[in-house]
Amino acid sequence: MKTVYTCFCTDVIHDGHIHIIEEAHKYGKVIVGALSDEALIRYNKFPTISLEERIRLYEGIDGVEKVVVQDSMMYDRIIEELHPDYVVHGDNWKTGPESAIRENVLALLSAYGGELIEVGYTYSPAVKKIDQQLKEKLAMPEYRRKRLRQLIEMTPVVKVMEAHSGLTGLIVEKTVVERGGLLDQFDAMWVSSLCDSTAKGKPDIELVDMSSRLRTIDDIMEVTTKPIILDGDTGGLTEHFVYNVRTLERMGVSAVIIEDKTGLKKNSLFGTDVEQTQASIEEFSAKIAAGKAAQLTDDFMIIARIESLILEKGMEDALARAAAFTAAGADGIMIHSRKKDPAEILEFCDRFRETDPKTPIVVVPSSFNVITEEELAEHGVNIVIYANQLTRSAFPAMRQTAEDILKYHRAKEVDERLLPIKDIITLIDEL
Ligand code: SPV
Ligand code: MG
Repeated sequence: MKTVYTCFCTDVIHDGHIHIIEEAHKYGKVIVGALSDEALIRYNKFPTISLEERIRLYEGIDGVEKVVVQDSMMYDRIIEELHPDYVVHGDNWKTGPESAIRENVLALLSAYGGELIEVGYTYSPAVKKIDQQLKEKLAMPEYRRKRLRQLIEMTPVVKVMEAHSGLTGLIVEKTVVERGGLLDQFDAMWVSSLCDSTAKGKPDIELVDMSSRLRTIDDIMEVTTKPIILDGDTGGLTEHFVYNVRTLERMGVSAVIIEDKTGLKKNSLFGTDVEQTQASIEEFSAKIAAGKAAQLTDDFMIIARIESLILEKGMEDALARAAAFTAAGADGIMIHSRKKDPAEILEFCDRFRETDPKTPIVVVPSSFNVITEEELAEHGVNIVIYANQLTRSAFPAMRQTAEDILKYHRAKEVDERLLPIKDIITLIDEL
């Protein structure tokens, strides 16, 4: 009896999957791979049920002999282990980043004479509806909110990109790349005070009020499913912060990061070039504790951001604050620096981890941008936020286009670097 292998990465079985199993069954006994959580989140879907539940789901399909775990999106290990005569897959992976996986399978099979069978992908209205329902489910507050905590457990480093509108949200949601045979994508979105303010032509001084920030979050939530971390600035008055915690939780935001400053907040990247006042340990600890007491779910995170290195108050002050804020209930610590050299960030992380192996560490490598996510993770970092790069890349492109149209009295000269009209009108999926 020949063996046939097919890998599934779904939480719901629909006609398309049944069809694949029926086709596979014609060639021999069918082994189904259940893609592990870690591989799944780098690929295309976030699981809404556990790996064990997925295994049971696949085991229940008629014609499935057994289910095994595939722990990487590439097939090397699983093919070495099973040596299947056939691999069966839907034919919808021939283009785009997924084609790298197809190449990987073809190369592995050809080494020993295995064969790839591609089955026409069923995209019936019923299947389309199930796909949409699954996406909608992921966008619901109860799923989206807890997803950041899940990601911290699932992946060595949670990669977060700035979003300040529906459009930038879509870029973070949908961008997938293939590099070195692996697919990759961002895990979550950062609603930066700097970029949200800049998009409105306003300075980053808590001038854009909470109603407006919530409007931005809602615009992003309308068109995405990935979790959201809000840059909560100083958190404002404690008496206001507690209400905002409830609102954010209800909306399905996963975390708010508040910084230990008081009075008129200015952007941290100004450092000591402008006057900024750090809140006392007692005052800020009380704000965190009040926020934690106000929150109703177990999912929501309040992360304390420490400005001691930015304000040149020293490493000991930063570490003392980290310990105090964690003791006050903070679910994570963000340490910030505006030095190009990541040394002080790494020293902080190493020393914090000596006494606290678990509390998530967040960093924003805008200035210390030479260090990779992997190196940061080796020093105990859990979340890396790219806080402003989408805004900073869009601005020069837009300014150049405006200048060139003014110069040439027509738009022909800029046309080559623009998104084609056809692509812009089809950029947003219709329902
Ligand atoms: C932001 O993105 O608004 C931040 C990060 O707070 S930083 O600009 O580096 O202070
Ligand atoms: Mg900010």
